[in-house]
Amino acid sequence: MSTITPAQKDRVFAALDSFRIEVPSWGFSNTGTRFGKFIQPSAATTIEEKFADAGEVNRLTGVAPTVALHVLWDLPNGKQDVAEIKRLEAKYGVKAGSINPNLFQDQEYKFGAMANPSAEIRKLAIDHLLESVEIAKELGSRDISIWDADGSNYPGTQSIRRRIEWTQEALNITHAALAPNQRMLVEYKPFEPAFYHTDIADWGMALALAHKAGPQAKVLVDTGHHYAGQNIEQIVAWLLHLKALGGFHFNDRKYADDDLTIGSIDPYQVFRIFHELLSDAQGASDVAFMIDQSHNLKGKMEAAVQTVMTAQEIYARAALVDNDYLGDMQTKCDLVAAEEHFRGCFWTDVRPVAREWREARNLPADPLSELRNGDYVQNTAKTRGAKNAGSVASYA
Ligand code: PSV
Ligand code: MN
Repeated sequence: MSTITPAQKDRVFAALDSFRIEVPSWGFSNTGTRFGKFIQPSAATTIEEKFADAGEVNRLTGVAPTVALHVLWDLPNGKQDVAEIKRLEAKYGVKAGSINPNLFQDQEYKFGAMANPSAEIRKLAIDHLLESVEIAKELGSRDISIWDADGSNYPGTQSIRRRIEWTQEALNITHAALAPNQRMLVEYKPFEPAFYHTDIADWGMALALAHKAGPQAKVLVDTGHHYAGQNIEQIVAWLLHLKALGGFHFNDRKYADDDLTIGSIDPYQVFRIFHELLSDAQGASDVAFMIDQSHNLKGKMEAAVQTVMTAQEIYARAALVDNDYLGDMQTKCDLVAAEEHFRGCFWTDVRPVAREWREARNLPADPLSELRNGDYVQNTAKTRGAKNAGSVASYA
């Protein structure tokens, strides 16, 4: 398929009009791997600089109005920092999005947080979760995104079943504290930092815990958190079927949780995921699109803008699919017609339509070129360079 029909163009415009994606605060600061950290002079060094960067990404793209916050990194004094976040929201025109408790960094959590065998440490974790809910309430944030890093490294050293009960208990208590309009998103990850067993290792475990915790608990799919070859769109289809899909952490990976740019390794997979959303009656309306990437080699601002544009473009390609036609071909079991339509949409270059849409919405036609031709990154390198030169990159 090479030409886009008027009906397809309408679908693409409607899809792009409804498309919003959240940037992570931690995507703007210096990060690294455990082997080395490469400092970028323009990286954000304060929460104000993270908001400034997020504001610039939203100014360029028009579709990233919220920034995910990690409580320990962005609100080190907890609730006391809410006033400052509100000031930054007003100043930079982007709002706090999902609130991410941090259950993995404190020394107390060496043997776990929600599922630590010590009741005292489990209480610390629960208190932090409850404070995160309060922070979210004060900021008007709908979602509390919980990533559980707990697990064990050696067989026999922990009771997997006792830890299920403790994890469930913490999630039940957190759910009970939610306001009616809030949601608790439960993220899963098969390994790292734990290397033998992880307490919430896959979507089945996340779903079971969320289901028991209550109706406002949903599953968060981080695209990087799957075994190689896993069919992520099928997981998405099941979660949609069960009305249990809360949102995504988008990134891409080749080997493990590499946090690469969305679609950089496998854009067809992203297309297939978006197709599940766009062909579902509930659609993407209640599903939070969040980016969870950290770039060590690419410029952070460029990576953020490139990610937003790539996500939009693959979403637009998925909107080309004529679901009525595809449904007919599927019913007739005309495999080749169905597949040709499906992959034809994937192979269609939608970048000219995306440019048209941006122009129609008074946005820069090419946000990435706008960023690269502008002086935002050079200016921030000047004002932040000295601070970055003396800093040690930090990231979990
Ligand atoms: C863990 O790998 C994760 O995906 C969780 O979402 C964290 O909150 C985020 O990355 C940043 O460490
Ligand atoms: Mn994640």
